[in-house]
Amino acid sequence: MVHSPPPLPPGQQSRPNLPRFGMMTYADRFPAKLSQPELSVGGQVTRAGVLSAELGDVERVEQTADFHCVTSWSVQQLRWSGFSFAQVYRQLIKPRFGPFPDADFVVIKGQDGYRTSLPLTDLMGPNVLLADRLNDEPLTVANGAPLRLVAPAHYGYKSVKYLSGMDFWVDPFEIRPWYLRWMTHPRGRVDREERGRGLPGWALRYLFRPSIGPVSRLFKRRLHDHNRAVAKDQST
Ligand SMILES: Nc1nc2c(c(=O)[nH]1)N[C@H]1C(S)=C(S)[C@@H](COP(=O)(O)O)O[C@H]1N2
Ligand SMILES: [Mo]
Repeated sequence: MVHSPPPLPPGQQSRPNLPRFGMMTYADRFPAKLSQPELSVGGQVTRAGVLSAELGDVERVEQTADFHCVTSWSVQQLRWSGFSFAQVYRQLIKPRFGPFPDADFVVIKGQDGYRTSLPLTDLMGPNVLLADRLNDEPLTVANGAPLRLVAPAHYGYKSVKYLSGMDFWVDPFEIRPWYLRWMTHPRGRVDREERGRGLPGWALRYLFRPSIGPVSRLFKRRLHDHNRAVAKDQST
């Protein structure tokens, strides 16, 4: 059976493929560890530690979902595969590391130093994945290898690439310096157009949209430079 994609949410415009994208500061940062995913678990936990090979014990799942960047581009019908976050939490994180019962504020970290946060209740949603494959291929460095978060009901800035760790806290706090807070939202739900704070979501569409071209070109150039440097390293 062929499913047609859901209609695009307000303010979003479809593009054919997933660019390498993000906040400009991260354009030239890349993951150091590409083979076995390693997820450190910390914060207010009974015991801090790292998950790696254990992830292989979790049942694999696949899902098709649309991806929505806050700057207003979307890619429809991406086929992700990996592990359900809710299952990883119940099967590995909770029993091994014992986050405090009220530790509902989760800081999600990438190998490139990128960080964001989500309430645990949002992460436990039905289609939040720790993904290692996209469209039937292993994830590439462009799109978050070796492991990334995929939270399709939230704007793309919650879907941390190069996922390296999660910290669980009882009391929420601000991740971003005050002058960047307007462009992030503690939840970032797409259906409520939670693009940022202080300005309505519809106004932020128009503020963000002009950045799409320059940002995607910058990220593409940096990836190209990076791949060239890696190839040169391997040939010497
Ligand atoms: N580690 C990391 N994760 C990140 C980002 C980043 O710069 N670094 N950018 C975010 C933003 S703003 C978006 S839209 C998506 C882009 O994912 P893509 O590069 O696979 O398109 O990744 C998100 N996750
Ligand atoms: Mo984004």
